[in-house]
Amino acid sequence: MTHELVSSSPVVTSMQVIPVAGHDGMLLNLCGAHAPYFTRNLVILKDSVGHTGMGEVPGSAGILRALENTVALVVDTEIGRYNRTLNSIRQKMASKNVSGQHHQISSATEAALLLQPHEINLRLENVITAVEAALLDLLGQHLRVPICELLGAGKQRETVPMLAYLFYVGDRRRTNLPYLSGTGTKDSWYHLRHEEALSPDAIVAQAEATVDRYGFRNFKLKGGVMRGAEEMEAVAAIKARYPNARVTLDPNGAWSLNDAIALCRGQGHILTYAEDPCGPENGYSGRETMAEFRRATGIPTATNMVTTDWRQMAHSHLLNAVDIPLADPHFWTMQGAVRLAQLCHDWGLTWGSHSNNHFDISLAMFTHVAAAAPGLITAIDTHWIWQEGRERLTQEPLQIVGGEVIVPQAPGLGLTPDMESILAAHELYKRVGMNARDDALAMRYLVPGFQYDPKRPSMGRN
Ligand code: GKR
Ligand code: MG
Repeated sequence: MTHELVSSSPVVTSMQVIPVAGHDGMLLNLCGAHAPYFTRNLVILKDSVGHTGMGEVPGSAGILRALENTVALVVDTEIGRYNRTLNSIRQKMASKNVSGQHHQISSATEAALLLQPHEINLRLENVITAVEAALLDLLGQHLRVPICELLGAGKQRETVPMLAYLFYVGDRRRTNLPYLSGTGTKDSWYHLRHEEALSPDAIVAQAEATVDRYGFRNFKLKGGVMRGAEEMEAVAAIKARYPNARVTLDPNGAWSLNDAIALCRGQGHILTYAEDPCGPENGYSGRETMAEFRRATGIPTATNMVTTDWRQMAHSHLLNAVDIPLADPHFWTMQGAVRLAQLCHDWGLTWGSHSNNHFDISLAMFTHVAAAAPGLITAIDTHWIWQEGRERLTQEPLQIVGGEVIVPQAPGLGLTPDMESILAAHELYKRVGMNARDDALAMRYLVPGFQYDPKRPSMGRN
């Protein structure tokens, strides 16, 4: 007698794609200044047993359109066969760009020097990740396990270290843009995150406020804004204030190789590692210049710009260019980021993650991926501190305490959506968020006529 085994798991009954917006401060970077709003795309799935699954990825019209075009591939599929669903999306994307428009979101190429750093990681993997996160959220709820148990070799740690992501901040009062203010709050971080910060002292004050509020022990300063020497002074000031901290600086590849070496050589006692200190120049790839930087300074390197996919990872490894690949699940996928973390562990590298402005769904996605990353990891980036306490899309966002997030025990992502807040963020998107991010616009209030130049800091140009 033969037995036919029929397996089944809940089926996806609906997929919503919801673009949302949140408020932002006048954070400075190589591209200029953040606008008063940032956007993200959400995927919300329902299944046949009444569970809701969520995913969050960067905002962009291309990603939004691509996600909308995947709905028919996701609805009516079984959550237990989520890889089959993701593969069908990959296949469709390979045969036809699901954004409906060629090159709407393309893979990073270093030839595209004018691509802004925040655009480098916009790609079709974002589409996969949004659906992947929501499907894993459903599967975790079905199996009653947190997502980290379903990734790689399962949960590897109870808490995930995060870093304080500090920024130079422009004076919003010099614009007529609708930036929020932090007046009326007693918490120093909630106040300071809206205030101008252009000096080492102001950056140390930010660091102190984030330590008071979140207990961080690791810091990253976004560079590419002031002259390199001034940014190194700010890093030295953070290190002087917190001698046991790991401190890094990320000028997004703005410095020439020679300048990067001159600025960082002999500074290993303050700069624990250097994130994208240099990039492509004079016919050499960013991986080649980073390898030279590393040899010349002995300072470990991290990147979210030149090792952004498996092919770049192979070149990077052959060149010994990067110690810390910042494999953000939003563009490596959750499974891909964990696979890279496992490889880092086996090959003696250190895994970390990059971030862009995000909401609390992404905070949980980062947390589960980092929870499944084996061995020593670098404290991961998060922009959440610039949002926290003001805007959320879930009922109880994960908390950063002692510089760490406790990995949730609840099934799936461990979150409950707050539909009222999601709809409010969607309304905000409809009012303000239809255009692509352009950091040059806000910067022109501070630097008239400002144009992005990948090899010149945005403010310290003289
Ligand atoms: O938020 O301004 C920013 C950052 O510069 C972001 O866009 C980068 O993608 O954080 C990122 C990085 O590490 O390069
Ligand atoms: Mg970076």
